Amino acid sequence: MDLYSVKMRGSKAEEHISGAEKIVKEKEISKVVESFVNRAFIHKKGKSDFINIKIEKIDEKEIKYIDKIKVTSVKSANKKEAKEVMITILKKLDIDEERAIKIVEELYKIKNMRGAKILDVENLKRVDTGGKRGVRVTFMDEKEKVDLSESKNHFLEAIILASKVINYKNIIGELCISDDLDYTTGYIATKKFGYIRIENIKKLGEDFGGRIFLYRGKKEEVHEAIQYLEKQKVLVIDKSENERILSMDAFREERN
Ligand code: WAQ
Ligand code: MG
Repeated sequence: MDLYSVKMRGSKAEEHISGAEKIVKEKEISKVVESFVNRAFIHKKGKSDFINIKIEKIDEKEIKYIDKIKVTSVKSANKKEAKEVMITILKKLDIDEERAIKIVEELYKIKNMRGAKILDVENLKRVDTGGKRGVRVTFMDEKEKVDLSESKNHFLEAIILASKVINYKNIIGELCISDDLDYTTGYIATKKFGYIRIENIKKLGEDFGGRIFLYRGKKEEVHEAIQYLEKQKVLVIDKSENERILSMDAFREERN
């Protein structure tokens, strides 16, 4: 059966307002377009004056099906604890403390990017093409689930993105802080420990935010990774596993 990729990008006076994408059946296209138009109009950042909708047919054979990443929530109370969670996990991936700290510092410096930075974990050099754009992960959705909510579901969209990113052989982890002023939960996702939600990764009202993908592999294979992130069609299968919730102390106990 054919599926369609539906993408929306809304802007106002040339400034980005809202973006979204889904992979759906033909009969679902019109309601998805309707909900996307509403999203572009009723966004907190303003009402879009330019909305770009792109609809592309996808061949079923091009789709890769992957499992949804497992989720654990850590009740960190502030940025200091949030950083501790990320650094602890990074060290478990055979990244030494000094580099782990640098990676987290780099994450907190990102602002106004559209995509992610890819860092080689061996030397912390950026291996994507650089600049403000970074690498945009697209063509992913959850299998057979059509969410028509008119505002962004940060958590659901992030799990789908992280499931795709972490699935690639040379990407060992992803770190993320939302750039939205009122969204203070971030995450670190790794093949080894799944998706760890980190509360209070930033304070309400702070405008920074971004994503880092951690690359470990041959330099010659970087372009293949970028190709996968930008082009491979992926549908995520929900195993409906419950989210585990850990206090900061329980997290320390489990990971030390
Ligand atoms: N591909 C790569 N990077 C992206 C993409 C993408 N498709 N979309 C956003 N980014 C980068 C870009 O630099 C943004 O500035 C940054 O990530 C943050 O994007 O469990 O909402 O859309 O509740 O603001 C985390 C959910 C939500 C945590 C993250 O990110 C949870 C979020 P935002
Ligand atoms: Mg945002």
